[in-house]
Amino acid sequence: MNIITVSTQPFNDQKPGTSGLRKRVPVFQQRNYLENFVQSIFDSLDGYEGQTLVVGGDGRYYNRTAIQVILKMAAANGFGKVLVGQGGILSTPAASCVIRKYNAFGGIILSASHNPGGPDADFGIKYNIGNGGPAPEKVTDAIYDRTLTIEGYKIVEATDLDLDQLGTSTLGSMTVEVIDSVTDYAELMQSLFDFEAIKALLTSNDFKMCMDSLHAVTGPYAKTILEGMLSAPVGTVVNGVPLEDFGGGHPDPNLVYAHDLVELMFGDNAPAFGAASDGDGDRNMILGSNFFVTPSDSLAVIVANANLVKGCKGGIAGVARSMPTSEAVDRVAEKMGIDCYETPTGWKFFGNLMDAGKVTLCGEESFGTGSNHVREKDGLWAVFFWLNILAVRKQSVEEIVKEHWSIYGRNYYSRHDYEGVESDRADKLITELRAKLASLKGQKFGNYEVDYADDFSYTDPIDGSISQKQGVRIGFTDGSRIVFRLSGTGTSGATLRVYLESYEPDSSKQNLDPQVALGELINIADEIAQIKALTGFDVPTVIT
Ligand code: VG1
Ligand code: CO
Repeated sequence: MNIITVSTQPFNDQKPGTSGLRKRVPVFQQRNYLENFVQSIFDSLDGYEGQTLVVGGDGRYYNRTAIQVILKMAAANGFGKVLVGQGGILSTPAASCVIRKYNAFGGIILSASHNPGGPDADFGIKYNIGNGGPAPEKVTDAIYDRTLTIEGYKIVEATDLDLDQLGTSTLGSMTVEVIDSVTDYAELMQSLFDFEAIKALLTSNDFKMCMDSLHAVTGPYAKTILEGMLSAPVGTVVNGVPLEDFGGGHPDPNLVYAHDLVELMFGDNAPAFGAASDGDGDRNMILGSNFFVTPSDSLAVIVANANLVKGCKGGIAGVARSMPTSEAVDRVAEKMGIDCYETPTGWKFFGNLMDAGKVTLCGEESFGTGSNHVREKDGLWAVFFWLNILAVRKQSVEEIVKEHWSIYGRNYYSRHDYEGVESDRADKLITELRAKLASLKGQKFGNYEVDYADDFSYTDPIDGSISQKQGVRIGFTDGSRIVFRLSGTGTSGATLRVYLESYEPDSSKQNLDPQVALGELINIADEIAQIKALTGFDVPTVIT
């Protein structure tokens, strides 16, 4: 088989963001655009010759086309073997699981996660290293540097492979094995949770659940595990067939985009438990009957109840959360006497802590929770964790969360997103905010006094690498916080995220609507950052 080198010219916009390179499909369809990025990944790696690469994606538009290109380029660049999910499907946590299980050199995951899919919507690509986790910044920086100087890429001349038939074939001197997308992941879940107890719960007459896969990648996983292995009634999983455009929706499991599930769970005769996951299967939303669990609370409850779950029987080494995530988990960690790490946004910062055995459970406010079973956040894992807790405690979701608040206090929490802000305006807002930071300490805003104001900087405790400018934090003397940062996953304009948090230890005051409880802080955020004036938006586009 012929290996050819195609000459190319650099693109100047291939800098990976919070989670890989995300662009509109037409951008990826430009001649050599995908190829340049893939070759830049390979050129930044050492010692992969003859090794195994894992490839799969969330099934969105362009997934199959991209995979064919990646297979031919992997063969031309000297990989020994590629494991690819059937039909090109691998959820992000399943890809992480497969990389680890088969000691692969790394993996390429095709996804733009919760962003919409389709010919005019979004596509994405990211590289995961041998521990199964997203490449750390030193690797993504090297990839980006390479994209700026690349002059050619290698590819074999071959016809497309059949991705739908399980089994092994060859491409040049490389082996391609099409693997079942679900099996390895399902086995891992079975090893972590008490499937018998969950099965008893799911088949009892007075328990109903709804899993909304939002036409995205978790459909086949949820059906096989929930409706198959765990005998939940057929129909428990809805929107369970991955579609290239996710049925035209945003595959984002939050109160805004998972509206059908929210309506069901807040309607009459609501099921006891509801859950949803995102495009690539790494996010989760947890709902009880008429009750929403914020992701930050979900992490705290999971940590507090970890002893009930087989996979955590060895104990919890420590926990971690991204900086904007609420401090609810910090309170649990403190009581348990374990370390709690605060990292920048994005899962790539948890990997080192997990590899070093310092962290067992971790999470982000953006509907992401996970453990050291893989090196990605894992939507269905969180669902099984909650089911396992429910099966053991035999209480409702609401009872469990409210009991948690009565013990640890409640961290009122909300995130306000301003999507599609003009980039210049968003940059100006952050620049002016940064300029103010030094003078904020000690200033009073209504009932609140600024305790500290800074731009979050993180030094990785394992390898000493430093990540600066990871979000502006303004802390108040009563423990409340406002955090501002710009999204690193969007594909057009800028998205401003404003994170608001306050702490309420008094049980009699824990039942307010968070927007009410945080009302004064919301106004202070606008006063300090001049959000309305500088963005031109009167209200956020999404509130979670
Ligand atoms: C967002 C979330 C972040 C998450 C990232 C990737 O990033 O805030 O917590 O890790 O998405 O998640 P940003 O930079 O837009 O705020 V996923 O499910 O899109 O892979
Ligand atoms: Co995702």
